[in-house]
Amino acid sequence: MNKKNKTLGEFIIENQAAFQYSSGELSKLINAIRLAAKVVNHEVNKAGLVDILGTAGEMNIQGENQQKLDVLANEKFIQTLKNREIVCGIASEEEDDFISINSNDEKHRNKYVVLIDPLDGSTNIDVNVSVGTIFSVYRRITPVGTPVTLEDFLQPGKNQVAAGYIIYGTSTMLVYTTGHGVNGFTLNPAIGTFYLSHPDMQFPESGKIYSVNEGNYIHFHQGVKDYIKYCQKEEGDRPYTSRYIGSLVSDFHRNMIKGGIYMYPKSSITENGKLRLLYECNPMAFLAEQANGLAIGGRSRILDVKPEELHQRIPFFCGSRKMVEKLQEFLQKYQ
Ligand code: AHM
Ligand code: MG
Repeated sequence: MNKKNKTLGEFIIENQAAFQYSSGELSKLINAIRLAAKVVNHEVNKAGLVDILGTAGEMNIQGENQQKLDVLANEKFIQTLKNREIVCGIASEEEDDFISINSNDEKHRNKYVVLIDPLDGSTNIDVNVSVGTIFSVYRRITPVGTPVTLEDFLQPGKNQVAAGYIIYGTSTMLVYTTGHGVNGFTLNPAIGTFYLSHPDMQFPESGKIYSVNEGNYIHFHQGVKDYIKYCQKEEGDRPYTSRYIGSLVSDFHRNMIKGGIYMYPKSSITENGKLRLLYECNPMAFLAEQANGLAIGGRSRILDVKPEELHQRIPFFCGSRKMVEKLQEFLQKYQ
């Protein structure tokens, strides 16, 4: 079959067969995420109608309560994963604490925990700009059949067994890895099916795009300031192009396809930057490394960081290998 005619469902089944001892649990989990993605996509597409049907906190014409989209996306993902009885725990950027899904029933003794940012970049919704969902999957550390603990969620990113994102853009895509490269699937909205459109995605070795909120420039560390000046200098293949959507998933996706670097540094006003290690940086770092890119948190590899709390923030630099290495040279000058 032509690779590009393959559906996500077919791809999942094929790849499960490739893991000889796989129980199929991870495949079912990816399937549940695929389903939730379609539901949230439907809601995101209706976002512009909120003005017609009512805003958050108001009743719409059907008498239903309108919800903010990030709250709704959170509920949809959690509900779908819970209903399918496919994970033992969920942590979400939208929830203060993790959720334990515990059952003594033998068939509910699942081994995976999911961490999720249900709608990243949600401030962009009001202005019709792409947003995304980010997910990350770990095998639990504590024994199967017992309630999950914080320890199951606070694992270094290198322990991830799967990670990915859904981008609600000009078309909707699901991009994910299970540690064997990165594949992207585009939703055909007419029939509700994801097709393999971007097999084996790879960051170009280098690129010409840098993505950072330059409004914060004055507050950045000197190493980052110098690197930005380097990007802007007329020399060799520079100056680079500046592109910043303010939606991590979209900035990452574009940079992976075209070649580029994304930066959210710490600053004199945000000690650890803005992005969350568990819900944003770890999954994106896993994808980046699987796509021949790099992701660092200042000094070292993001995937090696041992998390200390669920909502921990960390500086984040990620993208084409050579660009991240160059940035690292600048950062090291001031260490
Ligand atoms: P959110 O989780 O509250 O949506 O924030 C994360 C988003 C990222 O998608 C984006 O890259 C960044 O925040 C933009 O932040 P800023 O507006 O400070 O540049
Ligand atoms: Mg977020």
